[in-house]
Amino acid sequence: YPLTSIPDYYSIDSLLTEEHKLIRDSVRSWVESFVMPKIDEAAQNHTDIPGLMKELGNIGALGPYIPEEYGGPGLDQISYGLIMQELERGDSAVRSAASVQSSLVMFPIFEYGSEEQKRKYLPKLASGDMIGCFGLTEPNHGSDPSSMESKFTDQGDHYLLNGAKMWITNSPIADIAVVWAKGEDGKVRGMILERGMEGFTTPTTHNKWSLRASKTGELVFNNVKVPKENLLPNVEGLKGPLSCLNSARYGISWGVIGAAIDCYCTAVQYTKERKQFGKPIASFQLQQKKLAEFLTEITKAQLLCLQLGNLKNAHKASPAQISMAKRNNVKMAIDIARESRQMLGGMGIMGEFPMMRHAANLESVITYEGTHDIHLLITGMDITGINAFG
Ligand code: TGC
Ligand code: FAD
Repeated sequence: YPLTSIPDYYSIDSLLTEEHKLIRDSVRSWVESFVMPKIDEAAQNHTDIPGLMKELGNIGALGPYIPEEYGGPGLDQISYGLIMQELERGDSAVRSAASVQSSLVMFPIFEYGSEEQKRKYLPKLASGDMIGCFGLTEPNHGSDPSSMESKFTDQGDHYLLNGAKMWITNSPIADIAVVWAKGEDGKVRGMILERGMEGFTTPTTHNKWSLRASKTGELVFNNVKVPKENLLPNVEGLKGPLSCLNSARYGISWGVIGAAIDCYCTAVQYTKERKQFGKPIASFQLQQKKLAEFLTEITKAQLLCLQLGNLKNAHKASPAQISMAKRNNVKMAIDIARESRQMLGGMGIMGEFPMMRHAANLESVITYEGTHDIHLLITGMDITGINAFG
């Protein structure tokens, strides 16, 4: 489909700055030239796109809001969102790679790291010369990270870390891992592990039907000696990892709009070209109903994200507001991917078209960074003041 058919039904562009549009358009054209030609093959073969992280670094997609002093481009939150939207129009795996590096690795180092840690890691993470991953989820504790079992003890001149993390995006290819574990006082702390530390391994998770162009794996800690200077000094408690999730969930809210747009634009073009009963299938009311609903839902999601971005720029976005956008927009996108796949009939299951890949990817997106139901309960708690989790 022509890029000019990408919808802006409520003239949301008029609310963006020239810089926002320039950034968005340059990432859009990078996705067209670098991601689109390779993504089906990567997903079919369950491999990542070679050189992806360096390319993401070159276009400023790693740590977009990290200040220039530490190697980032120092952009605002709306620019960050627009970058995520464009990346996920290519594939959720590409957005995931940028989300994890930006919000889950660079953000905690920037926000909670020592000056030495920031100088040592942030510029290399921003350029894509170093790849990071984020270890919070464990085999026995996903939605409930406060019950984590990974533990470290103080050995005088170092910490000794034991435990395991599961479902970790990019763990098999990461140079460093930001890991959350409990100290002897039971308080959650963050620490930076480097590949090569004795007792630290990163087994790959095989046979996923979702996010096939992204590597997922475990982090296993078997008496890992962690130097004391690798502890993130400036945060303690679950709010450390959860504040990183606020940033990543915000990016996902924008990202999935990209996946929905890719499905919508493909469906518009296909239904106008494909004829049955002597007419383009776009002339049937049932198909038009679907297209009209897709456009309505995409437009609502765009407006939700834009205002959330304004709140975030003003440091006024609450975690519950972010949960609402993550939950709403991911459901919007997965519904559009599934419905639009049907509109292509048999062709909808093929790799030449993006719907099946987006629909399968979005099964992970609706699960990670807090499941659909967990975000509903966060909204419920915000309304009632009553925690319905435990
Ligand atoms: P609770 O007692 O409510 O809170 C504990 C402390 O944390 C604070 N807090 C937050 N702080 C910042 N941001 C947030 N969103 C926060 N939510 C809570 C809270 O104020 C409290 O602070 P303090 O100072 O009083 O101690 O915690 P809880 O144990 O009841 O759990 C709450 C719950 C269920 C909402 C939370 O645990 C949760 O969000 N669970 C979902 C887990 C999750 O999202 N995991 C994601 C793993 S990472 C991932 O999926 C990456 S995929 C990346 C990719 O490939 O793109
Ligand atoms: P569970 O917590 O076991 O949940 C199972 C079901 O129970 C869900 O439907 C859930 O909504 C429901 N449930 C749980 N508690 C409640 C409750 N109180 N009330 C009602 N229903 C409830 N994690 C990381 O730390 N780093 C990563 O990089 C990362 N990348 C990921 C990549 C992929 C591809 C995937 C699939 C996951 C990734 N995750 C990562 C993990 C992800 O965050 C977890 O899968 C997610 O938080 C859910 O945890 P769980 O899988 O253990 O499910």
